[in-house]
Amino acid sequence: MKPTPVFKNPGAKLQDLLRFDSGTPVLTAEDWRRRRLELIKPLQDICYGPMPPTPEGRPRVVTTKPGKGAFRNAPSATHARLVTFPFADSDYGILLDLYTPIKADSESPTPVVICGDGCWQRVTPEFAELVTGRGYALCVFDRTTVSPDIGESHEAVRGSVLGRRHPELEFGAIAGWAWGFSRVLDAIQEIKGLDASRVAVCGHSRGGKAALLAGAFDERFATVFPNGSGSGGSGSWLLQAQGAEPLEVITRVFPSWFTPGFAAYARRETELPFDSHYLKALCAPRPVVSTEALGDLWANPAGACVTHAAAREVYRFLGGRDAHAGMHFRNGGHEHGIPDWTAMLDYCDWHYFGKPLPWDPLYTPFAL
Ligand code: GTR
Repeated sequence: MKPTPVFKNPGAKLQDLLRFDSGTPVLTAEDWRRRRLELIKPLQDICYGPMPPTPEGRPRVVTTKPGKGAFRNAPSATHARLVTFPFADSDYGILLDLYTPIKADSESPTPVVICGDGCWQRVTPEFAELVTGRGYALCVFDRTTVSPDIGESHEAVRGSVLGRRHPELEFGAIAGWAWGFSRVLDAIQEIKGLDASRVAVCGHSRGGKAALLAGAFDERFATVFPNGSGSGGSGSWLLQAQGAEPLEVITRVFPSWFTPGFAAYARRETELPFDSHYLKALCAPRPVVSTEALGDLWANPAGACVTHAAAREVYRFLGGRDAHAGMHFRNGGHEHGIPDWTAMLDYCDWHYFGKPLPWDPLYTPFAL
């Protein structure tokens, strides 16, 4: 029998996605474009802070020395090390490791997976082999070179290159990381042979929070794969199953990930005017697929299920499919391992190329 999760805040209801804040229903596609802006506003004002703007002009992308150390060549792929300079007037660059499959058919552009977890060395040659072996390019960068991951200090985010460029914007580190994903996508648009219309964004845990925010705010990402992302990601602030990370804890331990004011909502989650279904609905109709581990209670897979189900309403409204707000579960704990990466690639194969999907994106392990 499937377990029934016990949530904090019993009886609390998620906000209606298809009603304007005024109570008027969202009836047309044009209404939805306006409703999207309403969803973005509290996420920025209260939780993540304002997303720094897209730099003017195209980025300069240059090839640099081939990688050594942790990112050695994967035998069946070419490896390029590139730097993208997002600002025309500065020498600030983001380093990218790009693994591309060696293909017989060089005519068709290669779809791409971007992962920002270069900081954790979780993306080893084994992952590069897996991704390129399935016909995708893998682009890895270290998101902490965009915004530092110093949990306790907003000062560090303010003092980063991005923070100093926008002293008027009080954004947290997650927003900075999400901005970084978008700048990497700008670079991918400049690289010959890559398919910028088929770019998946993925990341683990705090990197998954950033990947989801990037996918929600930047509609150029074709598919969005947060892994074990929990609170501030795919989990839920309101519907916290036993063992989930509360708002009070995450804002105390990692205040700089969010706006300075967000901690004021500790133990007042029911007063928040949004939850993670806002992020998921912002992805619609593009697929958002949450990869979760049943033993990773801190990441609240049950809450992620409920907020995913809520977002499906928007997918249906936009003529998309329920399976485009998909979930994948495995046993085990908090990691981003081969089964999670494989599930992502399976899903991309299905969505982009119509191949059969060997697992059910609508399966839920909970009685909800
Ligand atoms: C934890 C944090 C989680 C998650 C995790 C991680 O300590 O509480 O929200 O982000 O770190 O990034 O591994």
